[in-house]
Order: sequence, then structure tokens, then C-alpha cells
Amino acid sequence: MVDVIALGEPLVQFNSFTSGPLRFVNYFEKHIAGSELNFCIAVIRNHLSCGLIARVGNDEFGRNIIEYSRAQGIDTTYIKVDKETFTGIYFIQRGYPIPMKSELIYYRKGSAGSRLSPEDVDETYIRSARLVHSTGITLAISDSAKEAVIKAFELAKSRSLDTNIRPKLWSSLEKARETILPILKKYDIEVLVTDPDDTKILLDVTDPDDAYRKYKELGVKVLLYKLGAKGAMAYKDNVKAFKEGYKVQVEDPTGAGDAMAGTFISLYLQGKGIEYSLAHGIAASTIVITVRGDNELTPTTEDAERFLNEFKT
Ligand code: ADP
Ligand code: CKP
Ligand code: MG
Repeated sequence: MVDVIALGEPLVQFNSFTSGPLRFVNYFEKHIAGSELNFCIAVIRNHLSCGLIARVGNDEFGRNIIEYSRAQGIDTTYIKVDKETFTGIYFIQRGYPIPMKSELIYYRKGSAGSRLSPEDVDETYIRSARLVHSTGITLAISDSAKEAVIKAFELAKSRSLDTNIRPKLWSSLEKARETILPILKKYDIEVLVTDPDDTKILLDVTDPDDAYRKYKELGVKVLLYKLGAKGAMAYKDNVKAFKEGYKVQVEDPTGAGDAMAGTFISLYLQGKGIEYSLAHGIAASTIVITVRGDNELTPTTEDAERFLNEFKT
């Protein structure tokens, strides 16, 4: 039994060793990633236990994902090997055409991860966890994966959701809105993780206070509102916190939001206030973007504390 459970697709990431258009990149560096796997690692670095419900293929990449997850302390009991198809992968193009930004190029359609389904969701396991987490990515990859999230949310004691709208994974932005909004309305979300771009799509507002008001009407208790390089905000019971981002050398911003979400939510679950949890979330995301790879550098609570005390920009 674990404190937190996440549902989603773990992927093998091929990160460009050099920046620029992929056609000129000669070397790729392999990492294990995927939003919910990154989230789990952040939860574990902050001293709660976490399990990942997922599928991987019966191939070397699938074995790599399971072994890596296990090595990071993730409960892999419910990572199923699906013999029918392959493990999803993606490439990261860095710094082009927008400096300091990355683009994700997926090879995941029909993957084992996208075949996640309600039958993978064990009722006793879900009921025993303190919180169940997923993202808009899992809601986008297939109907069966979406149904798996709905089943888990139905059974969960408490839920968190990262909207993570990936336009490449949706047939249209309207489809993203039509899928995500009813879930926000139907289930009480303890912590919603989102940003102005996704909120524009979902609620047609971007201002943080307006967003909080509207999400609160939908039953969201705590809002973590990410503002990229500017930092992030958190809201609870009409109290708001803001923490500015740090100026650092950005190698690859992929995974920043997941490091922040897993850190914030796990500390919040341990009774820390939104200001403390937000500061640690900012620390984690800042460290993660200074390297390639989404989760290797996600700090422990103690290392984030050191960062917050010692790092000045
Ligand atoms: P996501 O990765 O989900 O798109 P964001 O881009 O908003 O999320 O990033 C989450 C956090 O990562 C930010 O709140 C900030 O702390 C940090 N961050 C992201 N990009 C930068 C950047 N260019 N410079 C400094 N910090 C950044
Ligand atoms: O929003 P983030 O940059 O934190 O998310 C990054 C992850 O799952 C990354 O690991 C990638 O595999 C993905 O999001 C995705 O499917 O886009
Ligand atoms: Mg994100």
C-alpha cells in the first residue's frame, strides 16, 4: 500500500545532445520519463511512497522503464507488461526555434502505455492510497486510458490533476476542454495543477485570481498556477502565495511542471502550508531545468531546503 498513486504513460525519452533542429542532431541521450512517472519520483524524493499504474511493452524499453522506476523507489506492482505492442518513445528538440524552450516529438500512437484501461485499476490498491494523481496527457492518449482515470477518481479518497494539455495529443482544443471540464466538475479535486495557457482553453480566462475563482466554483480546493520563468502561485481558502522564478541557465525545461507538482502535493499532504510547498516546488523545478532529463535531479526535501537557503540570483 502506498501514500500516492499516479496513472499515466511512462516513456523513453531521447534528448538531443546538442540544441537545434532534430535533422542536425547526431547524438541523443536516453532518459526515462513521462509526466506521472516524473511526478512519482518527486513524491518519493519528498519522503512519501508512490505507485504508478501503467503499461509498457514486452521490449527492452519496457524493461528499462520498470527497472528504472524500481530503482527510484516507485511501487511497480501495477506496471503491466502488454505483449501486444511497443513501449512509447519521444525525442526532444531543444532551443530551436525558441531559445530555452523544448519541443517534444512523440512516437507513441498505439503504444502499450496508451492501452492503459480500467481493468488495470485495482480497487483495493486505489482505496488504500491517500491521493490519486493523473494528467490531461492520460486523458488524451486513448478512451481506455481516460476510463482508467475515471475509475480511479471514482474510488479515490482524494485526487489531484495536472491539466497538461498537449495540443499534439488532442484532435482539437475543444475536445480537450470537453474531456477535462466534466472531470473537474464531477470530482472534487484536492489540488489542481495548471497554467494560463490551459486555463484559457478550459475557462477562457488567464488572470490567476479569475482562474482561482472559477476553478473553486468547480470544486477545486487548492490551485497551483504555474507561470513558467516568472514563477508560480498557489491558492487555498482565498489565501494566495506567489514565488518568483529563479534566473538560471536553462538546458531543457521539460519536466519542470511535474517536479513542481509532485513536490508541492507531497509536502501539502504532509501538512505543510501552501507557501512552503510552493517554495519547494519552485526549487525542484528550477534545478530540473538546468539539465537534460526530467527527474534525475528532482531534489529531496532537504536538498530543496539547501537550494532555498543558499542559492541567490
Ligand atoms: P510545465 O513544465 O508544466 O510547462 P512551467 O513551464 O510553468 O510548467 O514550469 C514550472 C516551473 O518551472 C515554473 O514555475 C518555474 O519555477 C520553473 N521554470 C520553468 N521555466 C523556467 C525558466 N525559463 N526559468 C526559470 N524557471 C523556470
Ligand atoms: O509538463 P512537463 O514538462 O512537466 O511534462 C513533461 C512530460 O509525459 C515528459 O516527460 C513527457 O514524456 C510528457 O510530459 C508528455 O507526454 O508530454
Ligand atoms: Mg506540465
